[in-house]
Amino acid sequence: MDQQLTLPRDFFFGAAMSGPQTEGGWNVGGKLENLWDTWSNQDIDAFYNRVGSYVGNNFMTRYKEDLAILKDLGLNSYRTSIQWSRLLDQDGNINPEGAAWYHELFRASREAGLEVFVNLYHFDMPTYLFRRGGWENREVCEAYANYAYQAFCEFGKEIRCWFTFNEPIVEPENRYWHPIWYPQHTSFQEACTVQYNISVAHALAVAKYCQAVEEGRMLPDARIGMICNFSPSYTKENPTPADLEALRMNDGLTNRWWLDLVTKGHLPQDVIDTLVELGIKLPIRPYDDAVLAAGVVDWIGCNYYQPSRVQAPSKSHDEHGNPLFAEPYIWPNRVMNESRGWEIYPKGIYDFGMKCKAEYPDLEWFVSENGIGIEREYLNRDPETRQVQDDYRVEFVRDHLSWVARAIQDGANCVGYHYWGLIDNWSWANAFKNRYGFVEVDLMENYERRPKKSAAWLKQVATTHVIS
Ligand code: IFM
Repeated sequence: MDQQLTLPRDFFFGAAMSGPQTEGGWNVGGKLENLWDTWSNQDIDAFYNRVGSYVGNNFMTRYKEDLAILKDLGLNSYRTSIQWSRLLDQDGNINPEGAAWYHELFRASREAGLEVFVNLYHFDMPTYLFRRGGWENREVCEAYANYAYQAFCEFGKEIRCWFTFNEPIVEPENRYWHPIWYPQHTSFQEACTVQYNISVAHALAVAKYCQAVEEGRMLPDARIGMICNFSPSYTKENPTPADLEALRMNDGLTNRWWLDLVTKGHLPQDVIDTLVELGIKLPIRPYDDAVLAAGVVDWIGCNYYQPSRVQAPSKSHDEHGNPLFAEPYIWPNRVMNESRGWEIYPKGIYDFGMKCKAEYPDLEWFVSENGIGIEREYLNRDPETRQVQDDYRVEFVRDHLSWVARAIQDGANCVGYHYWGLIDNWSWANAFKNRYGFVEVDLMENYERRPKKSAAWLKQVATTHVIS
């Protein structure tokens, strides 16, 4: 792309992070254990280099410095999440020390001139609720709605941009369907139960948000949304009917499920029908149609890292007896980020924008995460200055931003871009293996922050909105 591209002036240009991946202070100030703390306590070997959830990137200690970094780089907004296990006690009431921390964070952010986007759930189920069944138990959905309402009441006059969930597909997939995260189950039936109940929990929380609006507890221009890891789905160039069927279910379960919920207030019927045909039992209750109808939001975030390329599966079931809808299709032209095993395909974000324009024309959205995590980045240090030389990060972000700008030119309703992991952070079982930041966190030097080479480029783009 030769032509110089620009982003709108009134564009949210910022960063994304989450409470459990940054805050630390896992057991202070009345914070309860969440599943990450429990898994760290039970099996620290499950984590890269045996680094568990405890310290995050030490944000609770260094937040003022981090906000100053964001500001200095020219960013105007950032997202983080409130941790359920910090804000509420076991009886579902406000934990005053937890609330005080978030009030202070939001105050300091305002003072720094940064708009905070607040997400309410980022894979961080409080352990006492997991022991009552977690997302498999409808009562936990009610507890989540109570949590959301408490958050709206507590911070409604401080925060404008709210989100119910980050990547709601990931817990069903990683905890219940594929044995990646604790409790490492392998049941598609359980995953479907969880996916359905998270949808209900989202809708109940949006209903609570509307209640809080009516009660005058929110700012006049407040808005609610959901953040999903939409992976535009593709199949082969000359697909068979079976490839197209694989595409339908892959896209249906991971993308359309959420898009239909947040724009139409229901789940995609063709996907539900296929699940029922396969004998999957969804925990649908009478009147759930009305419950889900409340799930329509004001806008959404799209976390974009990689496309999803699928083809017809070679067998109908996996080794655990779960139905197989699709198999990965290796695109001959693909370019990989080998550290993460994810394909790099910047045009995917443009395709997502065009799909939204065509199929969900009224939907406003922003890129809520995009980034590149690299293993052993410290090997790329300049020997004299010790600065990480990460030209690949500039290339990655430039290419994606260019396609965002193209999408906007072609009518996409995209209003912002948040880079994931502006400052290196803890990434679940991978801990600090893959570094995403424009700013390094040095674990050997008490979590000291140091700008990487790419930071100067980011500042240039963020302050001019010209993609150089
Ligand atoms: O670290 C995660 C984040 O929690 C959700 N989106 C993807 C990121 C990078 O893997």
